[in-house]
Amino acid sequence: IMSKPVVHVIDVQSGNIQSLINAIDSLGYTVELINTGKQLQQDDPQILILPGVGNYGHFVDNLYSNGFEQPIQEYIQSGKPIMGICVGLQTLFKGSMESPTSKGLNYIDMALTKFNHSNKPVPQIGWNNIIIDSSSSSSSFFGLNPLNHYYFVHSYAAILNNNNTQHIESDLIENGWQIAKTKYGDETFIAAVAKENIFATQFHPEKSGKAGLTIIDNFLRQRKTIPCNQLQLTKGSSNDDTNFGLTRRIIACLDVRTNDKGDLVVTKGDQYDVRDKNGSNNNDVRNLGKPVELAQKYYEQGADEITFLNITSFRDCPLKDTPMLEILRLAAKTVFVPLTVGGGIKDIIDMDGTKIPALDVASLYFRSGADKVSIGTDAVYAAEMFYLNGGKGDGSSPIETISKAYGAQAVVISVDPKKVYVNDPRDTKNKTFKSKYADSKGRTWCWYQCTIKGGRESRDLGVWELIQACEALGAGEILLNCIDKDGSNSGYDLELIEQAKDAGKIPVIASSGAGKPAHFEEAFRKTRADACLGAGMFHRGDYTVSDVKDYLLQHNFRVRIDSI
Ligand code: 1PR
Repeated sequence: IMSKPVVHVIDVQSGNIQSLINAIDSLGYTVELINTGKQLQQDDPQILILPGVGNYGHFVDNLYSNGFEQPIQEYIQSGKPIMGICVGLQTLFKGSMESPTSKGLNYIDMALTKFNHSNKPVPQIGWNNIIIDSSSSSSSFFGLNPLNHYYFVHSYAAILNNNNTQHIESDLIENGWQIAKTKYGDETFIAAVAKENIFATQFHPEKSGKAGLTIIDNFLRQRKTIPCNQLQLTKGSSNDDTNFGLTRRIIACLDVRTNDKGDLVVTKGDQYDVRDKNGSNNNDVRNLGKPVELAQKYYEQGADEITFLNITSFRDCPLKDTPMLEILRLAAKTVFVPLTVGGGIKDIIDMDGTKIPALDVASLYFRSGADKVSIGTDAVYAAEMFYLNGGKGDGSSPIETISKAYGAQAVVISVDPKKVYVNDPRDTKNKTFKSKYADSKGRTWCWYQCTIKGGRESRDLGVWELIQACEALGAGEILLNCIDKDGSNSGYDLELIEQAKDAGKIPVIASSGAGKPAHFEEAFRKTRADACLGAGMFHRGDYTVSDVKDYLLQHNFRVRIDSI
């Protein structure tokens, strides 16, 4: 039996390295992790990957404290191939405004800066395309295809069209660098660089579906010259730039719980009630399929992300037995788009009495293959504390601790609101707005009330207030459910989405109510939703994810269709 070729990957325990391992594995290689600079010198790898996620300073400081600085430089000097991913690419630069006191490897004499958030959501989260100028040859980028879309998630970038960066591009090219670029809104930044044995991408190829796997594969084989006629043209490249250049993200969501027989199933509620009310299955938990199988199915259909929510997380269960861990581990082996997991991300007391901080719970999920964690109940508590503290955090909430270690982009806030009408805005301390739809008493003033524990308990906190607080605490995205609309197949609550967009700068995922492709189109046309999530209509098989994308494409929205 021929043994699989080995790929070495530098691991300083930042974020989701498991997805990269799985991606390399699926291409027929074995991964060996390198944890110290010394090991890098001893193992003498033939091919090396430097992945990084999260905070720049946290990452480079970890690299240096593990003795990597000189060994990486020696490795690059040796001429053997190295590929940087995301913060791995950024490490090649001089530094980043994200962490002004931390120094990069300085192969590229430029500091990264933050995207301008005055006119677009930051972080950039989503699928964007690549521009390769005639000055660079596409063959240096291992088959990077300007007609495909790749998954980006970052707030800082090598922005090329700032006042003080005008000359940088020509300097880089003069110094032998090849550059692939991307536009986010009106900002153009470096999406990939290549020079001799160095190749690096700002996007995540291991999270970019088949298009991304192809690039990793080509790099590992060092297959540089890919004739243009082999670059596959894909559909989905509508010229629509109305979403800052990003595709319209479609997310499939799996609500997971144990049914009465003890099996882990994907279920789906009506206004959060998951028990069957009619037919012979009287009052059983609705069983719509197996979590891992469904995740794979939606990935194949073209879902841009998969979200798993453990909807009975408020029940106590020993951490190591948390069923979601195994689901993630399995799903991450074959699903190469971002995975989010929610439910039970909080400080917990394990069955034996040990305290486990939320950061450790989240770490366990990240190590199993999650890219983001979603926080529901605990985010409401954190926001309440934030206001009690006079509008600041004390550093101890899960939002703060996880965001600090893994980056804002890894922290999603799941909101479970209900619409509440009032006679007068003064009837509540929360921000109200006038709805187009009056209630049965003819009232139009209303607010969206946060609930916790899957809608079981309402709190005196509005969605607007929640988002403001969570963004300040370090959250990177909002998963905006709506109890009134959940399972109704009647379309999203468009007013709620706009209210959430007004509250903050971070991306908002619209959720609850999607029943047909036209509902997605409506949400993207009438609101500033950054992504739309569907559940029931996919589980029941009414429509596939690709039905939704085809429909959006017909209506001139840009969507990602994975390369075949
Ligand atoms: O509070 O941090 O432990 O997180 C619990 C998580 O579980 C939260 O994200 C909460 O939204 C979720 N959850 C709790 N109970 C339920 C329930 O249904 N009984 N599910 C629940 C929430 C909302 C979406 C759903 C969309 C789209 N489900 O996940 O998929 O509403 O549905 P549709 O397209 O069919 O309308 P914590």
